[in-house]
Amino acid sequence: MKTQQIETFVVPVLPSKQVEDSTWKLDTMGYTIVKVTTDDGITGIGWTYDVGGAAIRSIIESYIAPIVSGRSPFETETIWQDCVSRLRGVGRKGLTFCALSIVDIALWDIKAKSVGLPLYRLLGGSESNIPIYGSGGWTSYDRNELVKEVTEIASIGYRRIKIKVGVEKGQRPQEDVERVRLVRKELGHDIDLMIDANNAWDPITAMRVAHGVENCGLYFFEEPVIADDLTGLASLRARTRVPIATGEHEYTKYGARDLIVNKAADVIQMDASKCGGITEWLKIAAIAQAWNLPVAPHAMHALHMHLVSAAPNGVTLEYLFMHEEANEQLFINPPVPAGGFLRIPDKPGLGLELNEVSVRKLDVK
Ligand code: SMN
Ligand code: MG
Repeated sequence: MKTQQIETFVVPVLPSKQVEDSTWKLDTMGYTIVKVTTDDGITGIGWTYDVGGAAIRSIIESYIAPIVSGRSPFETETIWQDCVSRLRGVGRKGLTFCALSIVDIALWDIKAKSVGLPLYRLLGGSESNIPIYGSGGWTSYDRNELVKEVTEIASIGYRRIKIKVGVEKGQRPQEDVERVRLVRKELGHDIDLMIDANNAWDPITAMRVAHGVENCGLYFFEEPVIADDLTGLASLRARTRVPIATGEHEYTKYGARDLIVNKAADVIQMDASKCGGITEWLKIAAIAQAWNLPVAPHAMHALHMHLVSAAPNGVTLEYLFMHEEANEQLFINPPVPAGGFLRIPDKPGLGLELNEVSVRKLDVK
């Protein structure tokens, strides 16, 4: 079996609801997609975010496809290394690795399909019903909208909920403390609560927020400071009892290593659609396990459900409600959570099929 055709699609999906976090007004929640087809007709897909999609497409078409074409999809390790060597001068992080990630994911999809196994089984997992947390609670909501959303999420069975902090671009940290306390009061203590600051603050401000919510029993405090501030994360972690989570903006095993050796995080959240694909994410999970740290990969639940099942230190999945519109438009029968869990489809590979009519129609050539 050899890789024969590699197609890329850039499909922006404009959210029907305008929401914000502390650093971004969400203007698109679509995907950059790759579809790989082998000479015996097996197809695999990979997808990442659509921001930077034109560049990701160009990197794949110009540099990665020539390396991958004609090779066995089972050569994921050597293909990964060959691509990193070829792209060594154009980015140790960011779009270069987003491009490599989605091609790697597609190759793993093909590998699992070719042996007739769901991906999580090929990776050694056995649990198909994965705990998931509902992710919303945007900073653009007022207090009433925030409470309304979290109580609705709880009412449909979620036992774990994440909300945003950093209202008004992080300028009102005390208001954030009050909002978190209000949500905890509304939810009671039987539901796990996380907060996500999306890189909003300096370590001191983040510490003040952490101290303000110390009695809220948070499951974790995500991205309190900018992702690159490893010493700031470490100093915050040393000054609070609230577990610190980060990683969605980190790349490769080396980025995970630096987070861990700098004691910058209690929970590692690296996203296989960005950090280097499944090949790299599995190594990241193993490094985290060696330091007895949990992994809770960022968003992309239809991909990460397989990885959380297979990783012994995989603890939970994020279900980002803002991705529902893209998933419904671009995939056929995307998995739908029930009662705070997501069941992995008993189908070969990722178990996910592109809605090709929609993808090809919406593709931004
Ligand atoms: C997030 C993800 C995608 C869009 C906006 C915000 C957030 C998260 O960082 O962790 O879900
Ligand atoms: Mg986040």
